[in-house]
Amino acid sequence: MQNNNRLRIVIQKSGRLSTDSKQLLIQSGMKIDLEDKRLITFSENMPIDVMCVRDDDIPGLIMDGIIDLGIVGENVLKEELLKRQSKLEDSNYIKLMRLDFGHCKLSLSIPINTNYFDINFFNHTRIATSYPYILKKYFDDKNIIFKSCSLNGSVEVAPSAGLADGIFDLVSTGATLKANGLREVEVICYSYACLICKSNNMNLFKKSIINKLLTRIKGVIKARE
Ligand code: PRT
Ligand code: ZN
Repeated sequence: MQNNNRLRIVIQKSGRLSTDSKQLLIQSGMKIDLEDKRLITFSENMPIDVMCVRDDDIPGLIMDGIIDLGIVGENVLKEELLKRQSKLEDSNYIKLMRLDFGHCKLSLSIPINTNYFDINFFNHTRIATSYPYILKKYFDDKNIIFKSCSLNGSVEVAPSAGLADGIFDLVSTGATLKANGLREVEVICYSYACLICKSNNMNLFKKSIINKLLTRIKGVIKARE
């Protein structure tokens, strides 16, 4: 349960944001052994505990007010926000800052040999994605009717497997698209890792630690610009 004398931060356990998140906390002056595989690790020199989980769980832990601070990709954050809003569930959080890692795009891509004219190409198509809520919002705003094929992995193989006409997925270098005979036709949004904070019941002590940490994090990022 909540301990009002220690700040809790949640980061990705292992994956693309994991190393950068751990490094950022350590470079900000936190003495902590984040190589330890425990769910929660305690900082030796600051009243802070760090919890390592799958990235998909991070927005919910913040929006439910269970954990104070989190580092997560804006893509995962936005998807959870739209999902919760559609179900009228708690979805409050404060975005404190964008960080300098985890940069990628969320794009629509189709098979390389398919003729593409404009966004209306996607009317009445089926799109494979791990981000059905972001996609629905984007297409609803454009009055485009589509069917989604929700996949949590291997999204890029859906068109060649005959599961979908196109995909809506994260793109970084574009190598995965190329390797699967796909081409990016629309960039829907850009994403970075960001630092988020719960929006309720934060006592003055925790607020002062957050401010201190934020100043240090900004210093670390500025120094590596
Ligand atoms: O296990 P867990 O659930 O925690 O991790 P995960 O497998 O869901 O996520 P992970 O570790 O792959 O990514 C974590 C976060 O990193 C994402 O939510 C993004 O915010 C960010 N990020 C940045 C990326 C990429 N770049 C990225 N390129 N996440 C995924 N990819 C994948 C993409 O899905 C596609 O399969 O990489 C492939 C494309 O890369 P390129 O370079 O070939 O274009
Ligand atoms: Zn995930």
